[in-house]
Amino acid sequence: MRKTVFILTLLGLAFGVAPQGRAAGVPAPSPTEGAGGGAVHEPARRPRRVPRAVTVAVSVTEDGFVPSEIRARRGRPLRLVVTRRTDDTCARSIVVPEYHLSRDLPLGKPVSLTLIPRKAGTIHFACGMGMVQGTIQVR
Ligand SMILES: [Cu+2]
Repeated sequence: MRKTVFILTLLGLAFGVAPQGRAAGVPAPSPTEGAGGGAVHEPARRPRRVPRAVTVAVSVTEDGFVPSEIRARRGRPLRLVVTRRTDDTCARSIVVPEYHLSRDLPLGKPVSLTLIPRKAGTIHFACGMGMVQGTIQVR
């Protein structure tokens, strides 16, 4: 009985898998191809694996953004949770121009923004007027 199953498995490998293997080099006709071009190519664009985000808490005080220098890794999502803790500042919003990010900072309310640093170097962030500043150092 067990032998029969084994032989059937071998037959399956020989006659079931081999034709597929031969066809692998040839582009298989896809039912979705042509209909929705974007959907067909989407998986190739997506990164294979996005690492978990690193969260950094940032306060806005009379001293500005604290910390004003944040370290990050290229390709690793960085989540800033920014809380404005004073009314005595012009920094009532935060903008990251290079990443087209902008958030209002209501007093005492944590506001999060996430970006994935694309390359090593410095990413600048600032208040809406660009007076209070900080940097993200990416390596
Ligand atoms: Cu400002």
